[in-house]
Amino acid sequence: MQKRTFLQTVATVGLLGASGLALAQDNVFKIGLILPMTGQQATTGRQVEAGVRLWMAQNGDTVAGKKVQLIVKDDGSVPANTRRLAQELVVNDKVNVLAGMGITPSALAVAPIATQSKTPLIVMAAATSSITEASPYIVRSSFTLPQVSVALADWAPKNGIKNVVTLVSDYGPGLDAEKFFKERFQFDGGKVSESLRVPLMNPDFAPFLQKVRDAKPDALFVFVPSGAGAALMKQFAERGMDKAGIRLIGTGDVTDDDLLNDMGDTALGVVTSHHYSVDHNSPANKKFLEAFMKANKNLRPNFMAVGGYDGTRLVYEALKKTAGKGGGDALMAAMKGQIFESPRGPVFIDAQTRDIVQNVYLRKVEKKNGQLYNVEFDVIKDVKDPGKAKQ
Ligand code: VNL
Repeated sequence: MQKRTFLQTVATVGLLGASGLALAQDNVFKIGLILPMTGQQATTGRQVEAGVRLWMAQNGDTVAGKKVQLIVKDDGSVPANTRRLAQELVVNDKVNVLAGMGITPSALAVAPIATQSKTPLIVMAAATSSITEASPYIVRSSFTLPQVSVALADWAPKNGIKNVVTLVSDYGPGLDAEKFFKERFQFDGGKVSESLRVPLMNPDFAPFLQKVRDAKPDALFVFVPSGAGAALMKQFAERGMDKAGIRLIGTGDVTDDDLLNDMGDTALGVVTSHHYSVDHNSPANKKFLEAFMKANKNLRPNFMAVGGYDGTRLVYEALKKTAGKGGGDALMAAMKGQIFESPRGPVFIDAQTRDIVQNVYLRKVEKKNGQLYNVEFDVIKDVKDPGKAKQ
């Protein structure tokens, strides 16, 4: 009799324990964040993660009754790693969303996993136009290269730049930047005399810059991914390009806010087009900037941090709307059409393309209170990705 009671008790406690665990699992909402935390793109990983964590710190980790759990994985920006980590996060950790993606090849490697498992993938950094077409479960909070390149192509010929050499990293976003800058610049009457492509990994800009010097264009148009701008700027100065009268223009990836101060006065006067500057004059940005620097030992945020911050907002709002029910399809539906004020300005998620629509700013590097900033001097409002114009 006594023994039976004991066994029954054990069984009951065991059952309760198991269901208690199931309940706890049910009430957790997992975000699997894959980023390059080491290697050549480590600054991007650090910035995106800090943006994600800031949003979570400001908005709490309980949403619609669910405990939000962040799992961060380092892919070293090797796409085979990104793919394996995404697989593990989906199968073993049962994450509700995947996020991050420091470079285009990483995003493309994970797209089939998002599709097969119906797991939303929030692309917070990578920026090749075609990424959102690789899976219906992808939504993007960063930007696209066509989106930011066209504005500069319109600006240049009106500002004494008629002859340009382009220099881009030889992969998705670079090829997008080259194509969309060139087509629009030529349409506007400009001439691209040469198009140079440098390897993504460990680029040596010197031989390419020598070619540019010999070609003597009015300006060099550049796309290099976030983090690589300082090396390019240094070699540009060392070769005396600016003294030879060649101007440097590019997408804002080259004058990255977090590295800009280290580039020194060579960067002064460089004109770029992009969607975010820490100097953006709005109450939302002032609040973001202050909180970000406070939480990160005075590190300046860049556009990658904003991609992480806004991407986490998309997830939070979708979770609120769906009360955590309905899985990946419901979350996707709730992310489409979201409209809000970002630190970069007003944005919305195009329901058709799942890409972000945003203002693109023309900026010039200037010194203010001893620090270098990308100072916005013009804006093109509500720019859709021109890479999807044919749809
Ligand atoms: C990409 C595009 C990466 C823009 C970047 O920095 C960037 C990409 C790492 O799509 O790979 O600034």
